[in-house]
Amino acid sequence: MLEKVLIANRGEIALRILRACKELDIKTVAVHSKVDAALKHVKLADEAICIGPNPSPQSYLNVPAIISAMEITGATGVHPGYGFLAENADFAEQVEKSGFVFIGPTADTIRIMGDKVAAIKAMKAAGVPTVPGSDGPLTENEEQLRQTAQRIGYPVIIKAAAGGGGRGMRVVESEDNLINSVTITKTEAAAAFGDGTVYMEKFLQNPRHVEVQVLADGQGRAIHLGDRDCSLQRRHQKVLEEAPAPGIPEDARQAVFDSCVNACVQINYRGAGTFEFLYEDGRFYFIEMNTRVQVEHPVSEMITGVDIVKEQLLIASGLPLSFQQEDISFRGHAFECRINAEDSVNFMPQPGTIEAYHAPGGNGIRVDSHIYNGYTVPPNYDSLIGKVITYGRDRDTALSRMRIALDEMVIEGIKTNIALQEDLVRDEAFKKGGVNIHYLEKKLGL
Ligand code: MV4
Repeated sequence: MLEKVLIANRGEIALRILRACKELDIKTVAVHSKVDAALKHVKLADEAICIGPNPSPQSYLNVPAIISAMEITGATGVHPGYGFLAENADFAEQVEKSGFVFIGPTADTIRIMGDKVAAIKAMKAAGVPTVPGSDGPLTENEEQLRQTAQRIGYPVIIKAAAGGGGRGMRVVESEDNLINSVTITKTEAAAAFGDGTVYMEKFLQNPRHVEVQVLADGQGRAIHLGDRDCSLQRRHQKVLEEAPAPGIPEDARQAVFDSCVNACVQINYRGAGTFEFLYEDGRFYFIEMNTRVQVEHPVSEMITGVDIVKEQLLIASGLPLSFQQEDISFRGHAFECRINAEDSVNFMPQPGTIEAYHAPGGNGIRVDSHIYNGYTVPPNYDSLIGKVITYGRDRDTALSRMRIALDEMVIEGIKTNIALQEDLVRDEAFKKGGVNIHYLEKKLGL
């Protein structure tokens, strides 16, 4: 077993990781920036080290400082959480070369999934359904580009291989803009990512974002924990997620689950992972794989009873998966509302001090948050200050509990998006289920 884990993150996920370590009797090391000395997990950790000033490049992204902290404290493993260094293959490699355990997939796997062209190629080869596309990088040959787009059919989308999460993409409606769009996307990708490689896909006009959670032990065993619908998003930031994804035919779901599990076995995947799909007209199309624990992991935990972060720690300790697919039963429905310190109308971040905090509670309510009375939200990081997760035997019960939980929740001193969430959980189309990725932005008039 891992004996001591360094938590290379902050906020709610750092606290989430700390709690999982405690359950497994793993000692914890918190690392933090100057302003983050007051974080809840810093107080609760066995040891804490300040690794640098507030800007994340000098603290949470400071690889030498984090590896030094592991050496000083005798930590044997590092959990990267999400964001920051979670999907940085070079970091994972340095951790392992220094003789420590990176709690996640191998550096090679992270590298493959970070290159979207390589990821799609690997997943397609493993039998995961993909979007009709260029099946590789685009070349400079203009005639070939026109032919590729012609074969796929307009509209097409040009995406940066080093992009992902919505960065570096451009939709092309007709051949008139094709060559120009490819050139611009390449130039932007080269500037933003240092890699101008781009690829082409059929542009799906009204898909849903449905993702599949997997766990694999890197020793030949893999299972899935079902799907999540994350279609409610604004500018590629998810706002409200649920599990399972509503209204999807059981045969299509089972087929995609099987393909994900098979792919994990084929590439010998290790750790927690998420297959991202677009879902349209009854079909799934793989777009990207995330090699980290995700913000929205709790909804999968609620409907399966599996503690995903604990499983990450057990897998990283070298243990084989202790359960099989047949041991997982899917029960009920869960929602997650992300609570952000931001203006409910214009979405501007709202750092400041929390003057009053009342967390919701009761049957089927879970709150993952690091905030407390008097806590000051710093301006330096992401505005996520917590997540309200509700569970119920069916979708209506879980959603009704979310309405009650949000009504109960009080955060004073800073603006939050609770009012937006209150509105969403009463939205008629959302209540029906199955809105697409454009729904929220349209509703907001963007
Ligand atoms: C697409 C697409 C339509 N067709 N790919 C945006 C984030 C990145 N993960 C991939 N994205 C998209 N890829 C094809 N072939 C539409 C999007 C997209 C989107 C996807 C998921 C959630 C929200 C989105 C918002 C706008 C566009």
